[in-house]
Parts: sequence; C-alpha cells; structure tokens
Amino acid sequence: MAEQPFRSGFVAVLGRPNVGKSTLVNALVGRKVSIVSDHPQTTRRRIGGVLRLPGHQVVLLDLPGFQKPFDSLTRRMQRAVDEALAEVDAALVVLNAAEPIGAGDRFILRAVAGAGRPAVYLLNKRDAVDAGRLEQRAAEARDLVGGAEVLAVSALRGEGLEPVVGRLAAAMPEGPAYFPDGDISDQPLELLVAELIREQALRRTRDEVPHAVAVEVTGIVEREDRPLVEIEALLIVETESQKAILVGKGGRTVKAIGSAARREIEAVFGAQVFLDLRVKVRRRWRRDERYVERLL
Ligand SMILES: Nc1nc2c(ncn2[C@@H]2O[C@H](COP(=O)(O)OP(=O)(O)OP(=O)(O)O)[C@@H](O)[C@H]2O)c(=O)[nH]1
Ligand SMILES: [Mg+2]
Repeated sequence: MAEQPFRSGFVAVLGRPNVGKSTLVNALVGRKVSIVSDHPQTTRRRIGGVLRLPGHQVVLLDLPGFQKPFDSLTRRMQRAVDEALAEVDAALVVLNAAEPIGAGDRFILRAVAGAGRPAVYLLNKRDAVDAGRLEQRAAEARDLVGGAEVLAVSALRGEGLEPVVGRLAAAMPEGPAYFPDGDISDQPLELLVAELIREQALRRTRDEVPHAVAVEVTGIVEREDRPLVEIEALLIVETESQKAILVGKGGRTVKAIGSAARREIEAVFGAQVFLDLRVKVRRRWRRDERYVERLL
C-alpha cells in the first residue's frame, strides 16, 4: 500500500465569548496553552496550540470570542478573528449547550459559511445540562447548520473529544509539520508568562475590573549559575480605584496573584522563579491603539 501523505493545517476555533474555546484547545492539546476564566473576553489575542497525531499536525488557533468591537482593544481582538478565519484550512465552531442559541451564534455560523471553509460544529458544556435539554439544543444547532453533524462535548471534563480530533484530522490538506516535535504553542515565553499572571488577576477580580487588567512583562532573566528565573512584571489597570483593588489591603491581593502565578510559571520553566510584580495605572489604555498593538 502506498504511504499516506502527511497532512497538516490551521483551524480557527470560533464561538461567542465564554463558550469554552480556550478550555477546549487546552483539552485537545493536553496542556495549558491558553488561559481560562469565567469572565467573557478572556482571550485577547490568537494563540496557537499544536495537536500532533500520527501522520497529522493540526494547529488550533484559539481566538477571542466573536463580539461587536467597542474600543481599540476589542477592535484588535475582532480583527484577529476575521484574519484567522480568512487564512485557516478549517473552522471549529463552538456553541454552548448551557445557553440558548442566539443571534451571536447565528452571526458566527454565517461568517463561517461565507468563508467557505470546512467546519466542525461542537456543542460544549454538555455536562452542564440534562439529556433532554442537550438533545433540544443539539437539534436546534443541527437545524442551523443545514443538518450537518454537531458533536456534544465537555471540554472541562475532556469528554467526547475523540471524534473531534478525528474530524479535524480528516479536514486537513496535505502539508508539512509547521512546528517541530515537542512544541505545543506558538507563544513567545514573555506572552505566556504575562497570560499566566493575568489569569490569576482575573480569578481575584469582578465586574469591570477583569476587563481593565493587562500584564506587561518587563524583564525575564534565566540565571546561568542556578535553576532560577527572575521576572519583572506590571499589572496595568485604568484607574486608581482599580489599582487599589488589585493591590488589596496591605498588598494582600497583588501578593496572592504573584504567588499563584509564580507556581504556574515555575511549572513551565521547571525552575525556581522570582516574580517582582507591581501594579501601575495607565489611563484608558484600552482606547490607546498603539498601546494595544504593542501589548497584543
Ligand atoms: N460546565 C462546563 N464549563 C466549561 C466547559 N468548558 C469551559 N467551561 C467554563 O466556561 C468558562 C469559560 O471558559 P473559557 O475556556 O475561558 O471560554 P472562552 O470561550 O475561551 O472565552 P473567551 O476567551 O472569553 O472568549 C470557564 O469558567 C470554564 O471553566 C465545559 O465543558 N463544561
Ligand atoms: Mg478564551
């Protein structure tokens, strides 16, 4: 039998904010490449996660949730989605079983249909609804996609993912391995570190504050004399009152963010980490086009 050609390609992971796109990408890749939170608009830039299969390499592009842009930050986020959709070999569309299918979902499905890419459709969070509701949502979803297959999964529990991998692999054209063996993400180390810090800040804030937080890593030094990495980073917020929240009473909150992030970063480097984390105000940074470009 003739040898099968190697197949590879890029897949845009699309869906409304908070449907579980990043959780799904992490579950498929098998490692945390993209941060997760229960706040919408967690993912701000496109993050590639590499899925390696026998004879295949699938690069999953985790993207910001589809939304109407309202400032420089969200405009940049939506542009990342549009550009990805124009470039990829396939789309992985994620719907949320725990919420009614809405206008946002229909908008995304139209965009995917318009892009003319092969698509795999998922109904995520199947663990969060009973069987009757799941069947009802799946039927609605199938209707919307012209009777195409809709796979019910739980990204959180890692359930139902095998057929997803199979469908994605089958959609890949012939192509090279884009990433060397062992690479699981296309993210520069600085950005991964910044994201791991931001994830801990998101866990400890509510309301408008999570959306106002950015992280700048201003220095990473890997010491040569011992297994130690020294990192300097800034938590950026827009107002003094947000700063007060992030600093916390007697510095308690920023300390908690720093030590939780340090443990995550240590796991990535496999070395001890010193993290010098401070909070800084940068007024209206989300409306500052150039700053947003630099940050993302
Ligand atoms: N019950 C349940 N919760 C899930 C599942 N997948 C994700 N979640 C939760 O949904 C929330 C959002 O998950 P994310 O992976 O950050 O969602 P996202 O689509 O990447 O969100 P944005 O980046 O903001 O667009 C988190 O609290 C997750 O733990 C699932 O299969 N079941
Ligand atoms: Mg995300």
